[in-house]
Amino acid sequence: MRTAITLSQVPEAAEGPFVFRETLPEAFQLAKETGFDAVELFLPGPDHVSVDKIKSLSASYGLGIAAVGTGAGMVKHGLSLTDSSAEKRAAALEFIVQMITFGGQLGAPAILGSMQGKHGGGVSKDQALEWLAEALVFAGETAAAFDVPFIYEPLNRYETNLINRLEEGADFIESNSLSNIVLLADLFHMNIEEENLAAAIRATGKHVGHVHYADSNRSAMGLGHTDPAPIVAALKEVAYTGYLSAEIFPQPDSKQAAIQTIQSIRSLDL
Ligand code: LER
Ligand code: MN
Repeated sequence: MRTAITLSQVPEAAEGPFVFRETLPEAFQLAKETGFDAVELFLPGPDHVSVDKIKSLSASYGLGIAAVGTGAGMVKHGLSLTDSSAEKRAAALEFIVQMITFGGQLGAPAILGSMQGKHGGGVSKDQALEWLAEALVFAGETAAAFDVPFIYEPLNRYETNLINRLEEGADFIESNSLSNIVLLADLFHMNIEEENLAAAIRATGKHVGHVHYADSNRSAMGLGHTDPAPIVAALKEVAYTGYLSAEIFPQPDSKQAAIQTIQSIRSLDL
């Protein structure tokens, strides 16, 4: 398992769980000096910075690109794949395709989190899930052209009413025969929704393709009450080889959050 840490360039996500918010070179430098293998990018959109610029930062700091988030499509542009407006759904899918293309050129998968949206306001749950499945078919195919998966993230009940647990996510993938879609196990969301985090990972292991490594309160692991040892043991058991990516609040400050995460991971038997 490799380590990653989030960096955001989205001012609208100031309250979000992103560690470094400095300029890109400064954020890459901080991720490197605190001991990470890679960064996870949270950008305003596909045109914020060129692929070549990220390639050059990645090479000069010796850091991989673990994944790219798409949440700015929601927080900045108000786009969701399950919006009642067909025009907005199409714009949401187009944004996601562009982010897949941006990440794909870096060998990095894109993540669908908040842009999955919610049902309600005239949209039934069945209808929303049908639109979500259609979008995931297309996203999976688009990502396959870059030889990366597309990452779907179950979120806690306060952020979506579509899919909240890993097992529901795995059932959704299987019942819709979705290909090239992997699940994101965000330990913060799971702490709210799962009966047992390690058991959920063991049950859905073959679908898990990315991990957001966060404590129960979304601070760095060790600053809440989640015990990471059985979770990481379950990840080992299912032969997970992806990233443990710190999508957490920068508390008590960004550097301390980064250092605390690395100390937690180094204390584990990976
Ligand atoms: C995105 O990875 C996520 O976990 C969401 O909760 C962001 O709001
Ligand atoms: Mn997450």
